Amino acid sequence: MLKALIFDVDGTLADTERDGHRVAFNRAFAEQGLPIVWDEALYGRLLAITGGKERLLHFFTDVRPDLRPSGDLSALIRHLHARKTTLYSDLLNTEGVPLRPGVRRLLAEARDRGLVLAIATTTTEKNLEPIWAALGPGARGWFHTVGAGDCVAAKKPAPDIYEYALAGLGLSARDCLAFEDSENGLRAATGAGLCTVVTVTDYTRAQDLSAAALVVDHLGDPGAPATRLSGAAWTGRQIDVDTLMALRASCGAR
Ligand code: XBP
Ligand code: MG
Repeated sequence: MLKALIFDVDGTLADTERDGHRVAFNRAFAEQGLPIVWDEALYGRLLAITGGKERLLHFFTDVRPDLRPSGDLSALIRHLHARKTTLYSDLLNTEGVPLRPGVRRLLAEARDRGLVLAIATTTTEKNLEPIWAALGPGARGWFHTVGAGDCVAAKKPAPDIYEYALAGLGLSARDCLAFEDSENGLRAATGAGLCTVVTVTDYTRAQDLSAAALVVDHLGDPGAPATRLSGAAWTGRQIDVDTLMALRASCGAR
């Protein structure tokens, strides 16, 4: 029986990567006088590595070692990422948070129907503050458990962050549903045994999402119907709690 919903953040609750995180990384590079600009195409490739610190290490060691400054790389990454995190919050606080269609609606319905909510994200917990602010007063309190960033050793696609969320909820995977946007996130959620709904972004639309119970363009809202892309034979216009209960039942005994 469906008891809880577990949400990814970047790309799922809000479309934050291209115009949020990527821009914040570039502002941190500029602030440090580094001749580095992650354009939209390069960033899409770098998203294969989850975790901003891990992504920076990957860039300086595997992608553009020629741009690696001399000195202590770990210290540079720590400093760049700390600045990027501050610049990201500043950016979202001034530009606004691009909540995805249907997120506000579904969270409200889920709460009204007595479902428990949780977060399972690779992003740094501080990055959730603009999300809470965008969702409304007291939004952090809507979520029973928040798993974010370095609270687990292995980031997505490892299942750790979803296992952390399930442990916090005190529920088994068969009582829950996960929401993701990417192949890495889908692998993490299904690796923890979770039936998963994927809402694609421009960066993830072409990824292998075949393990998802249902793939849609977004959750849908009145006047902005969702479109089924693959998975369960769903013909609705917006993902609601009844849809999720039926999906959970059809996912089988996982
Ligand atoms: C997406 C990520 C994060 C963000 C950057 O997280 O992989 O690393 O790209 O945030 P999710 P940080 O989709 O799991 O929400 O720089 O704080 O890691
Ligand atoms: Mg994501």
